[in-house]
Amino acid sequence: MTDDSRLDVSISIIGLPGSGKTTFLAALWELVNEARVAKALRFHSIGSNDQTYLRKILKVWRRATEQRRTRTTGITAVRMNLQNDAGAVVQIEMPDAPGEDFRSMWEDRALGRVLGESLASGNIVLLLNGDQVKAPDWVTERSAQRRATGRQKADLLPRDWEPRFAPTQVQLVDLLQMISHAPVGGAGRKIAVMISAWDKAEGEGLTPHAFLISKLPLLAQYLEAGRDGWTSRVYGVSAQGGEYDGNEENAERRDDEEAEAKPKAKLKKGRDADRLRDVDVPADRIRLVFGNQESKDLTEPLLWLMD
Ligand SMILES: Nc1nc2c(ncn2[C@@H]2O[C@H](COP(=O)(O)OP(=O)(O)OP(=O)(O)O)[C@@H](O)[C@H]2O)c(=O)[nH]1
Ligand SMILES: [Mg+2]
Repeated sequence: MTDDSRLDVSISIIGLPGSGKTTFLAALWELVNEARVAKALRFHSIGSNDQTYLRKILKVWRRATEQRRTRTTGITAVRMNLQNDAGAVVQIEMPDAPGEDFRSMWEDRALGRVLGESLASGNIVLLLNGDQVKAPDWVTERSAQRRATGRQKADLLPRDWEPRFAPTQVQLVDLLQMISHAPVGGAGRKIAVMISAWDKAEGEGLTPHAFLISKLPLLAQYLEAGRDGWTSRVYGVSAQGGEYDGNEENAERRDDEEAEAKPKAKLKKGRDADRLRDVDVPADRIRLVFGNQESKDLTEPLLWLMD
C-alpha cells in the first residue's frame, strides 16, 4: 500500500567485508526506537516492512557481540518508516549486502542483478573500517626498510599478487567509479563517507576528514576533484562505542586460518564490552563525529543525503 504523504528514499550502503555495514544498521535501528536520545528522525510505523532481520541484528548489538559476516546468499532488504519533528514520514530503504559482493565487483568485475539495481541510483553511505585501512606501500619506505634490515628486495614482495592485496583506497575508488558510470549507474550523487570503528581511529587526534586525507589520500582527492560529481561529507562513526565480544563464527574462521599456528582460539573478549553492556540507555553507546562536533545522531547524515 502506498501512502501519498510518505516520501520514499533509497540509500545504498556500500563497503568492503568487515567495514561495519551491519553494525551501523543495528545501531541505527536501536537509535530510532529510543525515545530518550535526541535525533532528527525517529521510528514512525512498521507499515508493511518485515523487521525480522533488524530485530535479529539488534539483539546481537545489544549483547555487545560482533555481528556475523553477512552471507553471500543475497541482499537483505531493510526498510524503516521514520518521521521528522514536523511529522513528515519517510520510508528509507537501505539493503544490507555482503561486503564480499563489493569485493567481487573489484576482484572479478562481477555484479549481481539485485545489487546492481540497488546501486543504479540514489545516494550513498560508504563505510570503511578506520581500524583496518590497508595503506599503500611507499617505495621510499620499502627501500629504507631494506637498508635497515639488510633484506633483499625479493624477500619483501608478495610473490603472486592478487587484487585483494590492493590498498583499501584503490578498491574503494574503483567501486565508486563503477557505480558512477554505465552500465551500473550514474554520476552526480551525494555520498556520506563513514569511517567506522572511530573509537579505534580517533587516537590519531585527527578529524574524520583529516583522517581520510591522511590515510586514504587517493579517495579524498578523487571525491574532491569532482570528476564523477560527488558531493561528499566525512563522518567518524562508532556504532558500537568500542570493542565488542567476538562471536563463534569469527572465532572458527580465525581457527581455520591459524590452525597450524595455534590451538583452538577462544572467543575474543572485547576490551569495552562489559563497560558498554552497563550503559543504562544502550543507544548512548553510539557516537558520530563530524568535524569537531560529536553527537549520537546517526539519522543526521541520512537527512543530509535526502536533501
Ligand atoms: N571497535 C569498533 N569496532 C567496530 C565498530 N563497528 C563495527 N566494528 C567492527 O567491525 C567489524 C565488522 O563489522 P560488520 O558490521 O559485521 O561489518 P560488515 O560491513 O557488515 O561486514 P560484512 O557482513 O562481511 O560485509 C566487526 O568486527 C565489528 O565488531 C565500532 O563502532 N567500534
Ligand atoms: Mg554485514
